[in-house]
Amino acid sequence: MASTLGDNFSLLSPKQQELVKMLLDNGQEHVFRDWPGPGVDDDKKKAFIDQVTRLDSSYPGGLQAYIKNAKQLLADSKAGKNPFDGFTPSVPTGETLTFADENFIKYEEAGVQEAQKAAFVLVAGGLGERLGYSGIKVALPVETTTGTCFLQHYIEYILALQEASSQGKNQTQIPFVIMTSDDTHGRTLELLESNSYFGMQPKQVTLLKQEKVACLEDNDARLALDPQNKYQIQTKPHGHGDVHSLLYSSGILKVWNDAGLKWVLFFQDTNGLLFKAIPSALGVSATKQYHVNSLAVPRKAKEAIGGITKLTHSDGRSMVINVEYNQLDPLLRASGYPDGDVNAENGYSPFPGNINQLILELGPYIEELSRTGGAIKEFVNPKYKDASKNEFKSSTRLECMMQDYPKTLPPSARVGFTVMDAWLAYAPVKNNAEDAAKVPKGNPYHSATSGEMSIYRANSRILKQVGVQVADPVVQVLNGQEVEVWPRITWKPKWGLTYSRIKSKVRGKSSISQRSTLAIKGQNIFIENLSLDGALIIDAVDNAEVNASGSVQNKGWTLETVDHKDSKEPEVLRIRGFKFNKVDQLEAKYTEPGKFTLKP
Ligand code: UGB
Repeated sequence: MASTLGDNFSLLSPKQQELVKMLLDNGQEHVFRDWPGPGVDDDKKKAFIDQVTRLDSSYPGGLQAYIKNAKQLLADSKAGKNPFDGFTPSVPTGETLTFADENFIKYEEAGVQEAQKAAFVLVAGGLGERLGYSGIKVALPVETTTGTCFLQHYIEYILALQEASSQGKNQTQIPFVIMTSDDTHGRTLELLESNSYFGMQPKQVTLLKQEKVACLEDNDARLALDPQNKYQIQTKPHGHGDVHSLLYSSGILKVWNDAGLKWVLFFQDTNGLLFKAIPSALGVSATKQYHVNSLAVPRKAKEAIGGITKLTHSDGRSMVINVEYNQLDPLLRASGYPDGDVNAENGYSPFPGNINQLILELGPYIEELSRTGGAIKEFVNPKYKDASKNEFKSSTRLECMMQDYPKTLPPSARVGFTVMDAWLAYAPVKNNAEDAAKVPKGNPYHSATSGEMSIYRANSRILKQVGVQVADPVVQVLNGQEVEVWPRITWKPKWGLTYSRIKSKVRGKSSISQRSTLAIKGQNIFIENLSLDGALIIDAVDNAEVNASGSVQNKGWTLETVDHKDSKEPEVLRIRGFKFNKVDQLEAKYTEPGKFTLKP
């Protein structure tokens, strides 16, 4: 050892010496190869050891376990081993909900009741490379009618659930965890702090930062050094699966358990429709006593969302699990479906699409994590130089996904899923304008354009369902994508948390024309015999009851196209391909408690 490190070894504390010894025992001599003697670069050497210490403490089982797992996964990858070997895929059965029917309403009410025993976890450590937006994704507006960003939207929904769930009794504060990374942490914290946590108590919110993992340069899992700095190990993100080990090691799960909480709900950074599906899905979990409940939507073949699949092993084991979008086609082809990932007669893949919204029951979750330490089944995806698979084009690393959590569960675990319509539950913002324009016709774009238009479509369809005459959409091409443009209807979560609540706030015969904008910013706003053709913004404090009726007609807000390459326009508008020109509007503001009538 002394020969590898020379006299440098004596610079280290006993703990650091242990770590170095571990590295040497695990085939990592090369990282110390060119170290000069003491007195030269000592600060850099110290920084190197600090980095190794961090990498060691942030991985379940430490760096030694990481290197061991990497060797095994790299050997399997080289041998072309299929992770699904021995498993046959089939279409699983789960709970399918139809918006607004009796069953849906029953589940929604059950879910709202249950929400006071829930904690929410947002995974927001990803850079969103496919979108290519320069900021953090949770700061993007869900829609540009009100400009509400994703983080505000999520927080307001959680607060609305908190209030509805406690029904005037002592309000429990629903905990909210955000997993960040070095790429997103500072900007997420700043967004929260500069907006007073969007109304949440700061102590309700916990930020847990995931660390990156070490890169590997070859099949022997030798750690890759930064070519510019031999005292630094290259690192890359480990994936959203880190959320489980972070929650476990932070001790927060135990705090929740002691406080009597029962559910942990995981969700992703940019799905503006998600919370329309949360109450009913939580109701399903509670009613069916699911340990794991994944939310799913009908999936178009080859759509970039994983497929929920039943895998049955020849040895009798079986599990219901997400098969990631890039693995589904080869798995199907290898198991008797020669056409692979294709649509069935109804125009959808028979495998429901995973939208990566998981509801876990806290008790069994803690039990499982105590057994695994939060480690999730990983995978590796090296890009080889040639068919010999001996060298990589660039360094690789192990990755893990949060939806792989059920892979280690015993067969007795109750793992289910809930399917809802995509128009109601799923509108992520993942693809940049150019890639979205190339999406095969009929498949969802998953862009900022489609994300915003999906909000208007869902709100319009919901109001139609409760009896408002909402005009049909027009089809328009924005940023090269053909989308339906519905009236721009938005509301605050506390106004429209569930179908029954929305229904109770709409009375008589109302109508909204296609070119209209309606923003409902208040809890007790009632729409009664209102005819809207133009723009109407109603903003009211919670204890102001406003009855909006009569005929509102004005020039409204017009939708103007924006070219995604037009650098004069702000980035948030360029990525969606349109902006609103606020020509005329009726804006009614109620700042005092009382009963009011808005009747122009
Ligand atoms: N994320 C992290 O917090 N940390 C990380 O290291 C990486 C990501 P993407 P992708 O629902 O549409 C997922 O990149 O590849 C966060 C599912 O795996 O958007 O599209 C990140 O901030 C897939 O099964 O994921 O795939 C974001 O919030 C499918 O269901 C989230 O993790 C798909 O999402 C997802 O990151 C989907």
